[in-house]
Amino acid sequence: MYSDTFDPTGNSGTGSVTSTRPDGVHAPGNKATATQSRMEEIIAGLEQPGAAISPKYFYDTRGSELFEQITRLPEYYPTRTERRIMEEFAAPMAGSVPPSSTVIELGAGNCEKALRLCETLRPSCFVAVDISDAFLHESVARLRRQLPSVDIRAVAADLAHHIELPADLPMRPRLVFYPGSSISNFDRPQALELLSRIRRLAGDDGALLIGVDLLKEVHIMEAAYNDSAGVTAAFNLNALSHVNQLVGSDFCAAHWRHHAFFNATESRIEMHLEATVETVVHWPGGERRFMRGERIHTENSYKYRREDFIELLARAGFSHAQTWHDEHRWFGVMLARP
Ligand code: AVI
Repeated sequence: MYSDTFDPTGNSGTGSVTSTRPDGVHAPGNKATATQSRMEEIIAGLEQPGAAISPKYFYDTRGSELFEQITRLPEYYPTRTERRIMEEFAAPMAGSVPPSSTVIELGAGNCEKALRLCETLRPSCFVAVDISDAFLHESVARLRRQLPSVDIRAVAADLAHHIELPADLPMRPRLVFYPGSSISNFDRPQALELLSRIRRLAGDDGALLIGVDLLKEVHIMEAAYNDSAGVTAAFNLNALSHVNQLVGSDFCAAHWRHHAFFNATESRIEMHLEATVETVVHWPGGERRFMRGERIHTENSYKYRREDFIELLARAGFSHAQTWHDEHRWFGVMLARP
């Protein structure tokens, strides 16, 4: 579903230089600086008192495969619940969205959702935005064959920074689609910042359609991040081999275990890696001793009360227009307008 560098938090890269390549992907440049700053960021995270690895480092090729498996797990309700909502309410959703709009999907990945969405909304222009330009290129080429009448564009962009759209994009009206509750992996200030940027992207006559994972019984949320097949554990542990590859560290996955729980104070699932033995991890120019039981924080996944998310939308300049739910109200697809 996602590319080998898909980053739900969209935090990587410098995004400082952009150009449209011959393959039609509008892409950020400055790769050497990006690699250097990525290494510095990872090492700084490992050296800080409460060690942390950004969730973006889940998504190398193996991590993306594991995430795809997660989305099909019986315990992981968000993906299939959102899909059911989108299918069940396709008609009213289509009726609520401005006709002939430009649809901009954030984190478009393999453009699987895009095909269904375009069939439902029939936009004149579709813009797939994703951090991985190589993957985007392939997905968009396929989508163009599937939807020959739609003007389909690809933009490689880092959601946490600036999203620069092609200058010749049809202006109005725009619908920004941000599915999968990827907003959950940002903390509140970052989420507000991103929503505010989306608000500017949508313009005054645009709209936002966003998938939001809602607060529910703790055992349901915890099971989704502690599946019985151990796929989420493998996904979490895979961050260590990805980090080894990126910074030349020597994490041994066998010395770590997956730990995920609901933090009620923060209303979020936290994922950690916990050392099962005392261990020293080395990297070029540094090392850190981890005591048995010490943890590395790898991900937060916020679970919102509907009214709290509506308030966040309001702070970003959106008014809430509509929420479509599943029957249990586990997940909401929200339409917001300026
Ligand atoms: C991508 N993101 C919305 C997922 C989530 O549920 O927070 C990532 C994930 N982490 C563990 N399982 C799935």
